Amino acid sequence: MDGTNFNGMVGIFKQAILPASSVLIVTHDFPDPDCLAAAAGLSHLLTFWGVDKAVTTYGGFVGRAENRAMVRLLDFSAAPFLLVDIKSFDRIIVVDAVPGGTNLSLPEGTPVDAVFDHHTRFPPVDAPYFWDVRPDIGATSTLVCMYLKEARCPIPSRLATALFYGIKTDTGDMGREVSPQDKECYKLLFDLMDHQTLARIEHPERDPEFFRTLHRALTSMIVCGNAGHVFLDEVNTPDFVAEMADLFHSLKDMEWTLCSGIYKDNLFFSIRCKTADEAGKMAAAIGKEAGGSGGGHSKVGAGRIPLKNRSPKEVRDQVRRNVRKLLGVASQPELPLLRLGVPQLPASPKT
Ligand SMILES: [Mn+2]
Repeated sequence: MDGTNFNGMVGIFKQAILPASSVLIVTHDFPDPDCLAAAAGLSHLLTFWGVDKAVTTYGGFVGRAENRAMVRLLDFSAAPFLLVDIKSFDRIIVVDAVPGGTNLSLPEGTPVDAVFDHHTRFPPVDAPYFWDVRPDIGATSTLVCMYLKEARCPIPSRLATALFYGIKTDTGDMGREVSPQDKECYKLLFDLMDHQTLARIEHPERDPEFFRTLHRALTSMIVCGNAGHVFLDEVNTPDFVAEMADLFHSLKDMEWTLCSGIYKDNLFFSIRCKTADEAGKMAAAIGKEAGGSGGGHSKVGAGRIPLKNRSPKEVRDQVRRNVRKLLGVASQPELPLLRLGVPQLPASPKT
């Protein structure tokens, strides 16, 4: 599907879902602002169309301080996936993911009715459900905003704030993979949203664990040529992995940044690149080689590797070796970040 055609899609989606009195909206596990906002937008549209009950659900939890502030300040509600009886819903919609992905708690083979996503992996061309997967669009929030616009559904300020933040975060402040639709929605939402609330979301209070994780990140980072690897060891939310990847990727002269951490017998990893357009491909290769999975966009990728009786350090080292090879820096020395650029002391004079 190309990124420009929305005419008619809303009608086809409406036909695929209605009539229904209850709809379950499933996002990927450990949700980010884009999928949370897209789910809220679809829920709003379904309510506008007369659906009695539209429930958002996901596996895992919201970890990042900004995202927790978003959920709290915008009053989002969601049901933990474990507590949801999927059979009790008339329809199921998957948002910001595709069925069968490892980042989705929905059991493989569960019949779904619609899918909205913007990732490049496996658009479900022959899928037996309504799908709108547009890899050329920067955020699923954009896709949902276009549907709301096309359906002439009013967007309240709280939802506009969420959708704006979803687009903002998924496009890196409109700095990567931006389509004309992303810009159009950004402008539309800018006039509808609550800017003070957004400022409070973007500058949240943080708990001490954030700073302990930051400390581990700082002391663990190894630089090898133009690539850096941060290892967080055990994290209390996989969100820290993406968050620290973003932060440490601002290091001067780094082309690639890999961050990994352990959560519940899985090594979660995030990868970033500055000029290359292969982060998603790299994440897929890293995941596959170590017995897990990965994917993403041109500048941002992520994945998950089950430890399967291996020690966290064993998997971390396997990933690190493989990444050095994939990035062509295997022959370069590894240096701790904290030793980078430290002036060498002159050798003490012989006495
Ligand atoms: Mn997204």
